[in-house]
Amino acid sequence: MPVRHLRFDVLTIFPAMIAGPTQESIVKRAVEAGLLTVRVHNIRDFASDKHHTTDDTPYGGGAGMVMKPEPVFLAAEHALAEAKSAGECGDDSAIVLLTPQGRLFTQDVAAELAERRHIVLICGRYEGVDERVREHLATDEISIGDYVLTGGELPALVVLDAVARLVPGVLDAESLAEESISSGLLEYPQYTRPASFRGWTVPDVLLSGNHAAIARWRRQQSLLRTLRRRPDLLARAELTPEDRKFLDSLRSEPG
Ligand code: 9D3
Repeated sequence: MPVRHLRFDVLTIFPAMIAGPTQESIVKRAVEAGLLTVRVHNIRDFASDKHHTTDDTPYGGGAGMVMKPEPVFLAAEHALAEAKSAGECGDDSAIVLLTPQGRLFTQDVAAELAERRHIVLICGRYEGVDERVREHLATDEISIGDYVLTGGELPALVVLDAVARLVPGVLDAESLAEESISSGLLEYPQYTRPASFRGWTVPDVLLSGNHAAIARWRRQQSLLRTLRRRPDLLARAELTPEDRKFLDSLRSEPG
């Protein structure tokens, strides 16, 4: 199997917000291993006027500022050209505009993006981005949730992180395998040494060495937590007949 590679180009007026987090931990390791390329481009560098202006007042009036289209288009075109000359894209780059109006980012969207070779992330600032960026440049618009942030930089990092860890080889094989087994449920409780900490002990079953009993306990804990905290997830989870029997037994004895 050929090694897959994914390239991200992040367009922002605050490149330092992206640089730090992508130079740590798992993303850093993946870049060093040649699995990922992360390039950050300062949109200001593509502004043509003396003051490198990236925003302007809205046509029609109103409060706040709007990001000008030209520097964003030039930055994107620069990123696409650079990716092409590095042999790190095809003709199907995803150009994602991070915006509160985008489709909600979920694990399914992350999995979809992880299939691509090249993703351009455009971080908006101010009250918004000139509509022509959305209409004629972006291929996708993503929001990370219903809360108001000051810009698209943190959302871009969220998308980058969630997609990067799905690229084969970025995580160790076991973590992803476990994730798919328990798919759609909340995690079971985890413990490490010591077996007793301030008098709070680890459940006996985890010290028993009985692997079947441990697997059953973990599955039941996942089901219990999902039922109590995120019942909405249970509706879409893959449940075995044994899972359903366990959940039914909980409904007859509440608490
Ligand atoms: C004035 C109305 N505001 C919409 C609620 C405008 C506005 C607020 C905040 C426009 C942009 C922003 C900055 N946020 C993002 O760019 C953003 C975002 C977010 O705020 N929440 C969740 N996901 C995202 S993705 C980009």
